[in-house]
Amino acid sequence: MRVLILGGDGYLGWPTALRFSARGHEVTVVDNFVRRRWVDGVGSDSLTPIGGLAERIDAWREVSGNEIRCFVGSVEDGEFLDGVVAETQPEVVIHYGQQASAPYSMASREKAVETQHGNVIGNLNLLFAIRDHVPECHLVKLGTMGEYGQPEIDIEEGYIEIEHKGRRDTLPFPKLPASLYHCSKVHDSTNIHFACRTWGLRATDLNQGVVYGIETDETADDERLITRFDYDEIFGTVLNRFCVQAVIGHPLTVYGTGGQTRGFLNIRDTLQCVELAALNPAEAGEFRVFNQFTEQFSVLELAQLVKHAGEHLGYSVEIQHYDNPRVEKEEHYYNAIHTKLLDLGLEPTLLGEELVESMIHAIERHKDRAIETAIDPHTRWNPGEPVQL
Ligand code: USQ
Repeated sequence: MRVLILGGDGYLGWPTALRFSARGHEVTVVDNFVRRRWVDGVGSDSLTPIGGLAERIDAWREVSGNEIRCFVGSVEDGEFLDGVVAETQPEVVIHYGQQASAPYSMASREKAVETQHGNVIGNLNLLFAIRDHVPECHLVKLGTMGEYGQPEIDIEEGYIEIEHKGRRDTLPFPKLPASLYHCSKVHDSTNIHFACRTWGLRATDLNQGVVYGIETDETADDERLITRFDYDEIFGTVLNRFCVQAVIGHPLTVYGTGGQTRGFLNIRDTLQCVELAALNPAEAGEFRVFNQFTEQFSVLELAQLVKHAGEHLGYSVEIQHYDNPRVEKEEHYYNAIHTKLLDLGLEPTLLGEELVESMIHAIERHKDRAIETAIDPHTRWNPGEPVQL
């Protein structure tokens, strides 16, 4: 299969490229390295020492004998993206090429505008490029569970059957996005759904939960193939952050009570899910939505798990409750349906103490690179009074 991966230098994009390449697919990646600049701009760096993209592609060729093609440019540049799609004629496009941090999008007006402009315009450029050059191509778009928020009812996979004033319909599930980044993903979903209904495109929106983990089968083959790993307040996700904090002796940064519950998945399962979606494409005109996570946890449950695993390895780990810098529910109902990827054959990697210990061991190898000043939360959702949720 000809696979085009947007954001192929990123935490998920790079290991996804390796996985498809290892399985004999013809892989092209696109990136403009803006994630590296953003992380640098917030005074942090990947914990893992990653090489440049060209160097990593060379290392992969040496290890596997496989070629990955690469284009350097921005998805916001419509002519550039159009040219890449026309030239590579992908059968599937996997779109990770977005600003994916909620705190970054809440840090200032400029960063909110940058996030929504880059994400929404980049995605629109892609929809037009697919329509004009490869209308049969399957778009696999990374969405987010955060599009739904935390409603008081079960969260369905994309659509809900509603009875209203005696009539019935199946409509997109209501959205209560949790940040201006999450709002950008809702806008993308609306635009993709429209393109499927209007132009007959085929797309799968993978509403992904919070990802954790460092290694995948291919990146573990050789140090030079490792993926980036962020732990700072802006770009690090919660479990990855807690594991680094345990290793460097920083208290675990639980925001508020820690009752916030989310869907989580291992980075290896992200790759499984994306592959399953790609190998089982949506129909022409279909906008399919999968909820992509394997287990639900509260933030405090994760902190307790990391504390236990860390102490088992001889670390002294303290849990600290910080004033919550975000506007979010801390105690709430949460039950999100996630059966469609299981039906396609997903075999979940379940989180337990052993897995956390293996993450801690992987982090120990690079702990001297950790920048402790990048850890404490400074980005507030609402610098004024908190609002009623
Ligand atoms: N949290 C803490 N302490 C921390 C960091 C986070 O208590 O040190 C809490 C947050 O307040 C939040 C939860 O942990 O309630 C998750 O936060 P996160 O930073 O790990 O994840 P989030 O901001 O939700 O965003 C991440 C990815 C994003 C993806 C999303 C999936 O960065 O790209 O879309 O997870 S979801 O959460 O399902 O929307």
